[in-house]
Amino acid sequence: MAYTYDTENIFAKILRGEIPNDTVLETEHSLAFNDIRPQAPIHVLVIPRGAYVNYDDFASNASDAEIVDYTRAIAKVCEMKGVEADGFRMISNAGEHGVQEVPHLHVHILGGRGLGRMLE
Ligand code: D5M
Repeated sequence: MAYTYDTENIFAKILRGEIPNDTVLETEHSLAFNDIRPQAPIHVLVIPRGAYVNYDDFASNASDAEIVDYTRAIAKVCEMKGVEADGFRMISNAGEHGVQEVPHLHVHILGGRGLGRMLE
């Protein structure tokens, strides 16, 4: 599978308002919504509104304003969901080895339970 930006990806459709989402936060350059297949009591996806396939694409090509907005949107969601006290996990899957399903940058915020050790 090629990981180039596909304007028909599901998150692009959400951004265009073509399919619904369970919105958590909207900012000028970012959108956060609940994951449709939650892996934890709190499972929110945060995406930039711009068409970036993964973090590398975003960090290399987004404007400073987009990067600041996105970074703060992630922090705001953590604050809104109250995960900072007990801890949480942020994941951004990229490409085939990362098992990225949707080719639009997204950070998963997971919390609300002990998540187990991922890396040894
Ligand atoms: O994960 C992609 C994530 O996107 C996966 O956890 C399911 C979620 N998903 C897929 N479609 C939707 C819609 N329509 N709303 C909310 N969440 C959705 P990845 O990191 O690409 O493997």
